[in-house]
Amino acid sequence: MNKQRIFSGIQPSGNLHLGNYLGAVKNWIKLQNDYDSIFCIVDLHAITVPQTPQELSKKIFEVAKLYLAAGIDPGKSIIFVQSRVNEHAELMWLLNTITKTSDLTKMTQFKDKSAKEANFESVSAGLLNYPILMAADILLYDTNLVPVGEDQLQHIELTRKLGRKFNQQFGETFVIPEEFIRKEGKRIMGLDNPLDKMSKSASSEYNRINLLDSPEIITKKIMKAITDSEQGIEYSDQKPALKNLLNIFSSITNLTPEKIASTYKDNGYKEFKEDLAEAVVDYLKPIQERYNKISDETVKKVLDNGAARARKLAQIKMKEVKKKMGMII
Ligand code: AQP
Repeated sequence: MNKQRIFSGIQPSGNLHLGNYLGAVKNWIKLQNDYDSIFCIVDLHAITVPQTPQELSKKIFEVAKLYLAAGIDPGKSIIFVQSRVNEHAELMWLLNTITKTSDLTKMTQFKDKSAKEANFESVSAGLLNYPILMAADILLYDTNLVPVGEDQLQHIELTRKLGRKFNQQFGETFVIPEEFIRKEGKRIMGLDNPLDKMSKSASSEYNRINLLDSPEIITKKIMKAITDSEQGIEYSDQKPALKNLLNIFSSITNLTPEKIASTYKDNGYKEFKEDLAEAVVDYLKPIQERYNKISDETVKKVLDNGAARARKLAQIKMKEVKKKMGMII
């Protein structure tokens, strides 16, 4: 029997952080054993907000190396850079023509990111159309399952909507995908603000723990993480900052957050944070060690090979799509 397929990606728009890892990459590593897996570095998505060309190339390479260091195995999974497979942009254009603008303006990510612009009229069309490109990424590969963090749920709902609409209008073409979201790690919040997710683009470095942060920096960031005004370690919605730290602790150990809270219930925040920092440092150490050993040559080969394999699949699908739409005569 053919394996089911998973597809997911990360934008090379900054430093990969613990939220990206616990919400997405950690699940990919397990799933690649049972699914036909495709993992993308979505640079076309990254440029929906301004990027410096030099920095973008560096980040594309860094994300690819981190995929490998984290345990994505190119022997099991396709790893490639989105812009090297033209069919993503091509399918996006076709899906563009069946997408309602009102479905795009109501997207939470669009609202959040466009709100950061001083003037709404100057928000790029790319930022608005971002979810159509994501739908193209997923539908292009007959994806069954999309392992992501919770923030991407709305985009996957739109992907399903567009896939169904196309199938109805032009005949059965696309597999309709489901999201794969694990309870643990599905939304890691900022260390400086427990009401917003940890994010690459947050202005303060104290918002996130980057996967390549040194032990000293990790410790400093966790010790400075905001905690709730009332003392006492408990896992509760009334203490969102502490709840987030307990969720992180839980995601990197096999312990429930309630169990960890009960272990520290008689301790102060300082001791709890010191132990959490040590646990995070130990958790990231093997990834960082592997990262430092992977050569640029290896990354280049993996990306060349991945692009060739992805392109082959994408070209077959695009031919079918264009035929259905009456473009291949
Ligand atoms: N805080 C988070 N908690 C859990 N999962 C998260 N993800 C992102 N942040 C968290 C998941 O990581 C994957 C890759 O995300 P992305 O690069 O496509 O963009 P994003 O979701 O917008 O992530 P960032 O870090 O906040 O980037 P910027 O600031 O550039 O927009 C996705 O599966 C996402 O769910």
